This record gives sequence, C-alpha cells and structure tokens, in this order.
Amino acid sequence: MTQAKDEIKIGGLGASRKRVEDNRFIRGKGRYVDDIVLPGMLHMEILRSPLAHARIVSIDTSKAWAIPGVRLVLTGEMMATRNLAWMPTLSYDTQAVLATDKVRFQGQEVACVVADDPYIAKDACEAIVVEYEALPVIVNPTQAVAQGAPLIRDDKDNQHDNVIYNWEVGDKEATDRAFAQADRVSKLELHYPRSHPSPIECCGSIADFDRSTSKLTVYMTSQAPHVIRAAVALVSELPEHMIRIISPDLGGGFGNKVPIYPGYVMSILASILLERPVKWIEDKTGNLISTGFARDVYLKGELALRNDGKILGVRMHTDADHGAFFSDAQPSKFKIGLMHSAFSCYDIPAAHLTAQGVYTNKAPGGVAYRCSFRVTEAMYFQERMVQAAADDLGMDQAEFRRRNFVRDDDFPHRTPFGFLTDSGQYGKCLDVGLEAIGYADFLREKEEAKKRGRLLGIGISTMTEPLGAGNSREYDILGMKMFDSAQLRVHMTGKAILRTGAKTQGQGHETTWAQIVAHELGMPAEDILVEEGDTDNTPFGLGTYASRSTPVAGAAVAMVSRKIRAKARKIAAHLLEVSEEDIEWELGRFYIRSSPERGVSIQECAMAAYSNMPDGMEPGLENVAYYDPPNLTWPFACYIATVEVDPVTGVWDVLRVVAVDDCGVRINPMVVEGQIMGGLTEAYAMASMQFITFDAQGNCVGSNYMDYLLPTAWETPGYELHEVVTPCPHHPIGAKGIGECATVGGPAAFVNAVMDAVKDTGVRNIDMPLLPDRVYEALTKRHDVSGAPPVKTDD
Ligand code: MCN
Ligand code: CUN
Repeated sequence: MTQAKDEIKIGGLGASRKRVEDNRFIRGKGRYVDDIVLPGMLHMEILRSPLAHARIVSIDTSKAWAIPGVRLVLTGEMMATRNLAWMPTLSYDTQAVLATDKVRFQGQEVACVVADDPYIAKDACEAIVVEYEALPVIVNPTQAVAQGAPLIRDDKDNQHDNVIYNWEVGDKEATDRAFAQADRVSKLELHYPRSHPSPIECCGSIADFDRSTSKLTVYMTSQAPHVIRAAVALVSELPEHMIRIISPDLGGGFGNKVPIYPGYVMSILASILLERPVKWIEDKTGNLISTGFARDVYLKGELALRNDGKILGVRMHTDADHGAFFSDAQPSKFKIGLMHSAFSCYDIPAAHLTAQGVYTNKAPGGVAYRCSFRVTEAMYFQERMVQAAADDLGMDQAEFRRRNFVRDDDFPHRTPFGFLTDSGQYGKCLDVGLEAIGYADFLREKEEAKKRGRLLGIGISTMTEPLGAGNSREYDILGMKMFDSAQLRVHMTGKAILRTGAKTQGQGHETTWAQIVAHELGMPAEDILVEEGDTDNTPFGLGTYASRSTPVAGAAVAMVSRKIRAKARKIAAHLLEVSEEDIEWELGRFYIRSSPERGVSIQECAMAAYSNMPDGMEPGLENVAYYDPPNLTWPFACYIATVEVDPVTGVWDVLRVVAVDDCGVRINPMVVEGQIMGGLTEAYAMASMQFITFDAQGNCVGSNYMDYLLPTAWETPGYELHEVVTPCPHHPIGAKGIGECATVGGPAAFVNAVMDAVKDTGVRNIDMPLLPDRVYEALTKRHDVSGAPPVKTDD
C-alpha cells in the first residue's frame, strides 16, 4: 500500500503524470523536420500528375532548367538510368518513384526540381511540360475485374489482370456445415470508405550526404526509422552503418508516416548527386492525394444463427481496393492485414474469409490509419453484422452480444480465424457501459420519443483487437522479424537516459516510458530522459504503429530495467557487506532481510557502479533488452453512443458517448484517456463527415480541408470514460495496447446508433460517412444506401 503511494509520488505506474514533451509543444518549441535548417540546404518540389491514368508521351524540362536558382530536375527516365525509377513496397510489390511509362493515379510523382528556395522549385515544376495520352480509368474493384478492363500494371511481367491476390483463411467445410444447420442467416453488405490519417504535419525529409565521410544523414517524418535505414541499405549501395535516419518531433503520424514515399527517395538521390542537403516538405494537397490512404474495402458478410441467438458460423468476403501499387504496411503473411481478427471476442465455432485485392487508378491505399493492419475494417464489419443479426432475430442487441461473448473462464481462447486470445472480461465491460449509459431508461425514452415522431437510437460496439505486432514467429515486415528493444544507461548520480527502437508521434512515450523505469527501479520519472528516433543512438526496433509500442518496446523497457536492477542488487550486497541472497527489494531500495533498516538506495548503487564496484565486476550501469513478445495483446472495448436523427433533414446529433476500455494495467491513466478521446474523435469523423472519394475520371475529391473534414471542438461530442482492468498475462507489467482501440471500435457505435434510430422505417444499412443527405435518402427513397458508390459525379 505504501509502495503504491510512493510510486505515484515518483511518477511510476498509474500516475497521471503531465506529459513532459508538452513543455516544448505548447510553447511552440517542438523541433519538426521543417524546423531544421542545414548550411547550404536546397529545396525540392514535386510535379504531380493531373490525370489518373495516362501514357507519358514526353516530358520537356528545358524551361525548368533555365530558371535561375534551379540546381536539378529529375524525371523517371533519369531515375531509370540509375535503376531507381521503381522501388520495392512493404508488401513485396513495386512502386514508381517517378513515373516512366505511365501515370497510374492522380497526384502521382512525375518529376521533381531542386532549387535554392522552395518557391523557385515550385515555379520550375510548373515550367515542366508533360504530354499525356489519357487512358481509361478504373476507380473501384468492380471496374477492376470487369471484362476488358484496362491493365493498370502493365509494367509487371506476369500481371495479366488487375487482381493482386486472392486469399482465404478459416475452415470452409465447417462453415458450410454451420450454415446448413442454421435457423436463419443474416446478411449484410458494406463499404468502409477511403479515409486519410491526415496528420497536421505533412510528410517531409532532409537528406544530407557528406562525400568526405560517405555518411548519409536523413531527417525524416518516419514512424519506423530503423526499418527505413535497413530498407535504404538494402536498395541503395550505401552500407547500413553509413546511413543515419533521424525522426525528430512528429506532428502526428496515425499510420501516414509508416511507408516509404517517393519524396524521401528523391531527396536522398538529389543530395547524393548535388552533395548538398536537400529538403522536401510536402504540402497538404500532396499529402491528401498521394500518401497513405486507408480502408476502401467492400464486404459481404453472413452470420449463421440459431433462433436462441447463438452464432454458429460466419462467412465474409472482402474486396480491397489497393490503388495503383500494393504498398500496405502489414505483416507479410497476411495479404489483407489482420482482417481475420474479426469476431475474436465472440465464441463462434466456424468461420471462413475470402479476400480479393485489386489495383485501381487511385493512390496506393491500405496503409492502416490508426489500425493494426485492417483491424478497423474487421471490427466495423463485425459490429455492424452483429447488430443486424440481433435485429433480424428480434433480440436485444446487448443480450445478443452477451450470449456470444467468450466467457471469462474460457481463456486462452482460439478465435474463429485462429488467433489466440489470452484474457478479458467482455461481459463486465458491457455491463459497465450499459449501466453508465442507463440502457433500460434510454430504451424507454426512445419508445416515448417515437410516439412524438422523434427518432432516437443507441449503438453498441464491442471488440477485442490484436495490438502489438510482434512475436517473431508469426510477424515480419519484409522479412524483418517483429520485436523491439530498449537501452538504459544509469549515470553515476542516479540520473538516466532511456532509448528505444520505437518512435513517438504524439503518444507521450517520453512521459510513459520513464514511468515504467520508475516502477521497476524506484527512480523518480523526472530523472529519466527518454530519447527515440535517431538510428545512430537508439537500439534497433520496428517502430511505432499497430499500437505495438507498449506491448513490445514498453515490455523491453521493463526488461532492461530489471537487468539493471539485477546488477544493482549485486552492488547493494557488496555495499551492505552481505550475500546477495540476503537482500530484499522495495521500490527504490535494497535492504537486508534480517535488518530492514539497513539498506541502500538505487541511486547509491548507481554511484557505486562507477566508483566502488565489487572486485571483478564490470563497471557501469547500462544495458539493453530485446523483447520478442510471446503473443499479441488483446485489449477490449465497449463503446456506446446515443443519437437523435432528424427525420426531416437527415441530420443526426450525438447525445452521449460512453467508452469502457480494458487495456490491462494503465501506465499513465491520463495519457490513456487522451488516446481514447482522440481515437473516438477520429471515429466520429469517419462515421459522420470524412470522405475521400474519386469521380469517374479518377479525380480525388477531398484534396483539401474544405472537402475533407476534420471535426473541430465544436462538432466533437463529449465522452464519458470508464475502465476495466484485466492485466495482460504475458506482458511484464500487465499492459495491453490502447493507441488505436477507439478509432477501431468507435465507428460502429455511431453508425449502429443511427441505424437503430431509423431501423423501424425499414432501413438496412447506410455506408459511412453518414452525411445528412445519405440518411435522408435512406429515410425517403431506398432502404439500403450501401456499397456506397465510390464514383461520385457532379450530376
Ligand atoms: N499507455 C499506457 N497504458 C497502457 C497502454 C498505453 O499508459 N496500458 C500509453 C503508452 O505508454 C503510450 C500511449 O498510451 O504513451 C499509447 O500507447 P500504445 O497503445 O502502446 O500505442 P503506441 O505508442 O504504439 O502508439 C501507436 C498508436 C497508433 S498505431 C496510431 S496510428 C496513433 C496512436 O497511437 N497515432 C497517434 N495514437 C496517436 N496519438 C497521437 N497523439 N498522435 C498519433 O500520431
Ligand atoms: Cu495503423 S496506423 Mo498506426 O498503426 O501507425
């Protein structure tokens, strides 16, 4: 008890410590890539294709070269002479760095200019004359596989159609049997539209190649700097130790900063050619039309049901629109990410999933946006299907979920698609949520309101999701096994520096990692400086995405602290002149078991490690830990939203949102709550307003913040947060990931709420975003505004 009290005082586990990084962020003192100015630095701008599909007939750069201040103009043809026109993607595909033969999506990189300042570079881009020969455009999976569809990837030797993969998982026969035994089958078709992570800071890089040392330093907006260094070493001829990737402060990542973009590659090449630092900073339109899209998946789903509410089996088919290049960041074994994590919290005997991925004339999609590799789509489909099934059975939606949940004593549990979940209290989370929202009262209120023509609705979304990509047996990216690391150096005076292979983008690692060390070593969190993002002085790691930092790097932080403690114990025995076996540990102090008043602090041990170590002991107090997790972590969430829909206009307002999250032990409850609120806001945005679509010519509609909407404080609903704690059985401090839960689980709560409000009018589905005109259309014209047309023409 006193230990826990002390622990909060030193900023250990469970302390809602204020974020240390905010000291600089709220003062405008963050150091982002664009803040960095190097001597002699040049500026790069990119010329992008206005057309979605066209043959390049010619590119005339002479006028651009003639502009004073222009140092270099690069085209695909010039890149090709160095074998650099194409680069490998994280999904074993290839992607054009600069287009050579064809452009394949609007916004594709066609040429770039390096000049003395960014304005000259931009002007010079406009002076480049490109002659295009337009080709027929494909903007959705149906068009992609239609008879006679134009071949988008004619650059690839064995590619004769627009199909990237066909993939399946699960047990088809068992699933067929389940459906044969079903009392009824509930079906749903949905589209999860394209969305964009849209961090406030766009992507950018400064490449600085120094011929005299042969060292390449690249400042880069990357969530995974070590992966980038390895990838650069593998595709360029530069040796890995001569490449230094530095990710400084990032203004949000949300998955947008996982992939490798042509801009990074061109700035590196330009710096090598010119032997000067070259900066590339993407503008907002460039970011919105060409980088890291997410989702764009169609689903046909079926649930085999027994009349008593038991789900006997699930069948899913998805069509994934990947755009012109298959560049998902995802474990290489899973062609559509972890889509098969669907239904993991439900006890379903049989499941079968088929998936087809196709090329279209859209920017490469499929980067997860705050989602562990397609988990967002999986959970959205799951929770929409579950609600539809409950409605079809005429059963209460909460009761239907409860009946099918994996029970608390059923762990470890093999999920319908083969994952192993290890812990959770699903029923309890649901109960806490229902209690908080006042479920029974709301249902009564809803009935009352209906009598007066008002449409109220309640939506529930419950899910467990796999967070913490790792365990090297099953997960790798480009063959790089997924694990992570931490290095801890405790100085003589008891102050320490901790470095990890992860990279914070706003999640607060500088605050929370120090809390783990404080918990393990009893040193005040403020005595520990956390550094990430510089490959020269942090240990190798796979980076931050898939909410893997706490599950993997965070575990490494605990493990390296324990290594330090083990050494400090030996030193303590030496200082106290007893044998190690007689030593006990309490937070921050070793003492003699038989005389507890005689002890030494961890700080005294640190001093002795440099000044008074035992004979034969290696000096210093420093170590590194690589952590390969035994399993993913499986947090659980229950999100409940209530809404009122205006039947006259289709406008809907959120009344209340209750969130119950179980992410195991919380390191910093305030940071966790911040993650949940941010995630719910993104979920609300996708459900209500966010829409990047394409017209029939492949023009991107949503290339700016007038068309692609971010909710402001005014639109954002209030959130009521609750917690349940089921410690992760295999994580050293019992923590599970939380970074994405609310974005993953949130959308279905909002959509389910609107659907619940309108279902008595016969509406079956409305695809996101639930813009008022769509809701109105559903109420007045058709009952199924689904498979939403990605082709939106002005007429
Ligand atoms: N945490 C905690 N207790 C837990 C779990 C987490 O205190 N039981 C804390 C962690 O220590 C960390 C934060 O919560 O400070 C998030 O931890 P975690 O769930 O491990 O997620 P990551 O740090 O790996 O962050 C990645 C995740 C992803 S994948 C996206 S996308 C996303 C997100 O985080 N992008 C973000 N949240 C974001 N938040 C901000 N501000 N900016 C982004 O770009
Ligand atoms: Cu998936 S977006 Mo986050 O994993 O960087």
